[in-house]
Amino acid sequence: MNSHGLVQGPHDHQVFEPGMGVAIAAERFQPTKQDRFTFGLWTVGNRGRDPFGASVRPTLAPGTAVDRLAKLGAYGVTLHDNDLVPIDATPDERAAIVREFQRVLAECDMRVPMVTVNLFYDPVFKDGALTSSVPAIRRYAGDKAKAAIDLGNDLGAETFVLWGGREGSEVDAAKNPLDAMAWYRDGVNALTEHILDNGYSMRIAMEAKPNEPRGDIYLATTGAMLAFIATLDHPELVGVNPEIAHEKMAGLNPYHSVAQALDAGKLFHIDLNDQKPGRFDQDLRFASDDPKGAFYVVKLLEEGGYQGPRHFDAHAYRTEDVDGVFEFARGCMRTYLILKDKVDRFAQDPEIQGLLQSIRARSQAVDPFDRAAWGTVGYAYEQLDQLVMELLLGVR
Ligand code: GLT
Ligand code: MN
Ligand code: MN
Repeated sequence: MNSHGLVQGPHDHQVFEPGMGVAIAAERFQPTKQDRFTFGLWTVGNRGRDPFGASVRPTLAPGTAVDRLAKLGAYGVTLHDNDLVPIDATPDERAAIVREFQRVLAECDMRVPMVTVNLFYDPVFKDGALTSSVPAIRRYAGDKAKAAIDLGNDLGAETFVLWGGREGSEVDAAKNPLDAMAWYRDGVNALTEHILDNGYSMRIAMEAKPNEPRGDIYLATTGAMLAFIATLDHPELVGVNPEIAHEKMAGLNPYHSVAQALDAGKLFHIDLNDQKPGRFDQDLRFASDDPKGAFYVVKLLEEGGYQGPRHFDAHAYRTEDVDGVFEFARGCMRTYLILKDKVDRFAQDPEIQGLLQSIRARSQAVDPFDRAAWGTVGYAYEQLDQLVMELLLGVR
């Protein structure tokens, strides 16, 4: 406690007093281009439609999204082919749309580090795209993905995300998953061929999800994707794009999934958002449900050598109007920066670091090995976890 009766953190100069705290905090957690924050056009463009209700917000033009995100301090946007170019556009229409979009990007000093392909919206994909049992649909899906890779190359993207939302099943009698795996593998191999044939400097990042929109989606987790990638013709060109919410939908700890991807040298991209376990696909504002889990993910990204963009794949609540959508976007970036600040505090906190040191020192005592004694030892993790809680709750 200081003389005002306020709790003081380890950084004496940063005492937050009523009123002034808001101003200081707003200035401190202002995103800049160096933070490399990106948003999918489909995220701020989400119109709040759900299986039970109609859209609640108007269509957001891609140019408006770019402009408003730039003003908030974002680095760039990402997109599906059809977020920008309609599925039935002619080559001339495509060229004109891309030219105009490039003009807006330049004007707003915004980048497109990642593009992806929509292989889930059109009715033709209702039983899968690259894993459809209809060869003509598989071919069409592959061509559409190649065209999206070309679009990404035109826009300067270095990553192509492949999310197989419709690659799955409800009726397992209808499709042998071994066939599906073989078709999926052929599909991804053809995409790496396309990248190599054209000399593009682009890598593919596969995104897992356990379910929604299919009852079961193939390669349901990031771990499953990593095993699949090892079976490809050009595994060096393919990595993963883990999404926090998707790992949580599978009941997993995203921190561990992202760590496994990093360990494998396969964390090519990331989708940051949040999710309450056991719910429908929520795509919540980053860290809004589980700030502690998000803290560890930020810690991993900041300390584990991840160089890519910090990409948000989330959307605003259905209750929001367009201004609420950009409050949502601002919130994603701001929370990331606040958690990044907590990561620094964690590294500098004398009590946390002291405790970690003593835990480590004790674990080095080996001679002679005493099985019974090790069984009775306390690890002090309750104390450690409480210190982290207090750090995150703002009293350290
Ligand atoms: C879709 C999905 C996301 C994917 C996008 C990329 S599309 O919005 O819910 O998780 O990342 O295709
Ligand atoms: Mn995603
Ligand atoms: Mn999602």
